[in-house]
Amino acid sequence: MGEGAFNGFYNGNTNTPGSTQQALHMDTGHLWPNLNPSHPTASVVVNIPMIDVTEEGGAIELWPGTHLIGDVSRRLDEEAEEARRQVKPPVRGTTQKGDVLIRDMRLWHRGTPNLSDRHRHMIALVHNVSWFHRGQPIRYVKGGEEAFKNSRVDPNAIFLDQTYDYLFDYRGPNS
Ligand SMILES: O=C(O)CCC(=O)C(=O)O
Repeated sequence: MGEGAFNGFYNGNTNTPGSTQQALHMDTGHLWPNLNPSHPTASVVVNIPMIDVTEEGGAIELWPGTHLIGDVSRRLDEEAEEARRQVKPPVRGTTQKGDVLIRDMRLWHRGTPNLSDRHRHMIALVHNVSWFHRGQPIRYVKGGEEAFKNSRVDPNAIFLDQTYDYLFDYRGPNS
């Protein structure tokens, strides 16, 4: 991501037992649409799974190379899915605890059914190139500063004298 890369998001995804398959999607569009191949990476999602993740446990489905297909609509329909499957089929992001899964924000992907009886929690950070639009800084509780001291990515953080109940304040602090 180069010098000055910064974190723009700190949240997570929980795939609960009994979940169903998500629609195939990208998390963001292309900065310059209709290029093929599209522009180099400007933002990545950094996923940190909290447990070993198997296919049965709801490992994310990933479509290699699709981040560079700039001339598709963000609404990925069955026709686009089947055409791409013929070129390069999807893979599953199976991981072990301690692994980090990094993908371009534009990569086609989807959540899959969690057929196990365990919740699959996955931290999600978004790292952006230095020139990317910066929204509000990410809010943390005072006292957490040390955790970011040696970070090579600018954490883009402020530390506040208040606590949040994130479970019930999902869109509050950072939106
Ligand atoms: O949690 C997952 O496995 C995928 C979630 C996802 O792609 C999303 O919510 O946009």
